[in-house]
Amino acid sequence: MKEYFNNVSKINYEGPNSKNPYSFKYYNADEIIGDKSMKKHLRFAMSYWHTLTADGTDQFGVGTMLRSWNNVNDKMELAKARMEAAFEFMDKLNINYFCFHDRDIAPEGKDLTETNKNLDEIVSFCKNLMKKHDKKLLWGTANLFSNPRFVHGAGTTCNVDVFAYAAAQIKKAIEITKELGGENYVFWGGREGYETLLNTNMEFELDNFARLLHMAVDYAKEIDFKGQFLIEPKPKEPTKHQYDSDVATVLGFLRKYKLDSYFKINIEANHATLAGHTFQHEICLARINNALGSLDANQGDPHLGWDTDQFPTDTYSSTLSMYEVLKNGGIAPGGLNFDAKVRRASFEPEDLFLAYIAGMDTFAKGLRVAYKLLKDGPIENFIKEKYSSFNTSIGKAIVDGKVGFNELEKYALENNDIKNRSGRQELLESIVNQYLLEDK
Ligand code: XLS
Ligand code: NI
Ligand code: NI
Repeated sequence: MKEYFNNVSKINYEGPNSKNPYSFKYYNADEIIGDKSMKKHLRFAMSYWHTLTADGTDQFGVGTMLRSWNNVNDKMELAKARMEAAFEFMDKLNINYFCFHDRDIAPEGKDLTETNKNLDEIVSFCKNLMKKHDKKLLWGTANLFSNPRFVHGAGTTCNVDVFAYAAAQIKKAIEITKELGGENYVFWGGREGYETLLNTNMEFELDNFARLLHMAVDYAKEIDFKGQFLIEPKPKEPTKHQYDSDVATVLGFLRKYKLDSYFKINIEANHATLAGHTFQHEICLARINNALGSLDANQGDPHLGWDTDQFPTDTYSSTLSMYEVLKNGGIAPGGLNFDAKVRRASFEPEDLFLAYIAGMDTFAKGLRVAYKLLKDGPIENFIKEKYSSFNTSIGKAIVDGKVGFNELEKYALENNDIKNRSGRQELLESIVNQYLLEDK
């Protein structure tokens, strides 16, 4: 088979003292951390769109990426060359999973029939490669935002013809996800949102979006697709206001429309920060609501207000997010999908490897530190102690539901000596630093 990345060979673990840029410093796939290998904790996935399809185009200029598969003219041949490159890339980085949109892997045809035919051909090509390279599909999804037909949204469009097209496209995308053994299926609300309420019936749009998702649930049952359905929140971009803005909003939506038992949440770091939250906050909120599904690992730029989808290099954030994942008992059947792209000026194919190494090492380091923090317990013990007044007497009675306003008023009237204790934020932050800096 043709080699697409012939300047890079297999990336191995060399440990934190290695100066070889083409090696892992912290990600040691088979090393056991607690009850399982790093590989099983992290379940890294490659995003097809940013890795194979993106060419570096931005609002000001054309693509810059040098990609050896691009010299093929025929669209289907190009799709196949890209796919071979994808599996070579995953092999060399020791990544076991990937994620794709239908339109990343196969080109649209002149109509839906031809588009589906293209997909079928690529899916069977993909299935063979997956078997040969021993790779798995973390999730599939449908691109319901690039084509101009989705100008007013897909599930939230005002045009019934577009709604029907979106339904047909999702139906097919679930079928191919099932065919490839996908463990999850993601709904990211591409253009499900609005620019102005002056032309928008928000209530009708949300009702319709829920109708579409109920149809998806029914269809999954009909074809016995067992993968987990996920919604991926994002507060803005491309629309000014995206309906699935953050975890809390999605939970409210799912509950209102009785979809909560069928969906979990795919949380993206850059979307969390755009919504004004930390990645850790969003993961924690999903976790305590039994809705943590999967993660899109990336990071934004603190100085820019849009979705820059950079490779994650912030070990503070990866530590605190892995802390939540460990508290969740793991992320499976979800994983850590690098929904991240190299910068437009990082246009050489080698940059893709260097970027993934940075991201994988960042989360491996985060996992190591989070595991130690959780095991030693300085944070857990502090938090436990902080709420200890609810463990006994009147505090316990509140928790057990045994008292109301009358009893509490009586208690307050008799208790004139209220004392609080420090929250010790600075101490706890320095403990996190100590664990991060000490870990080798
Ligand atoms: C875009 C989203 C997208 C989803 C999949 O902002 O992150 O890439 O992950 O449709
Ligand atoms: Ni994403
Ligand atoms: Ni993003």
